[in-house]
Amino acid sequence: MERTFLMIKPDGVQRRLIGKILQRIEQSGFKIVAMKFLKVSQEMAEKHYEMHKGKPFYEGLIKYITSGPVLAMIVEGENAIERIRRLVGSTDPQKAEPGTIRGDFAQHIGRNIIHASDGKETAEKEINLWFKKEEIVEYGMQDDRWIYES
Ligand code: IDP
Ligand code: MG
Repeated sequence: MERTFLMIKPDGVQRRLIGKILQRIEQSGFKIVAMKFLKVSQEMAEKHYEMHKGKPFYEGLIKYITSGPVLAMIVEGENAIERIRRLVGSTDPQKAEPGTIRGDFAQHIGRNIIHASDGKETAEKEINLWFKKEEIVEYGMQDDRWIYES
């Protein structure tokens, strides 16, 4: 089982897409193990997007992500990192396939409604940045044996 970090960005919240996005995550059998609704501080935004510092879109990105509340979560499942990235779709919604979250709900790269960790290292880093150990809930799902073969 793998864990990944996912965040519904301020535009996803403002456009009342939380329910629809969560449905897509839940329906294939992923399990949410941590969740928080918060307004992102400047400091947190800068840490989260540290790798983009200096890029032309950086300032706008920080403004965007701190502009309203976000829903941050940790999702668990088989190959969760790669599968959630595929569910989310390409960074640029213009290039995102129909059926993906960005492909179905967004138009512009600067308003792409959702974030997901892009690899093992990033997932671990982002999970640790956004959540304390005690905020992660360990539990089983009653339908686990119907979702996974063993
Ligand atoms: P990702 O979110 O798909 O991992 P990254 O390349 O890591 O994409 O970029 C982080 C975020 O920065 C994007 O999701 C998007 O919000 C924003 N971003 C990336 N490139 C551009 C751009 O060219 N213009 C405006 N915003 C951008
Ligand atoms: Mg990224």
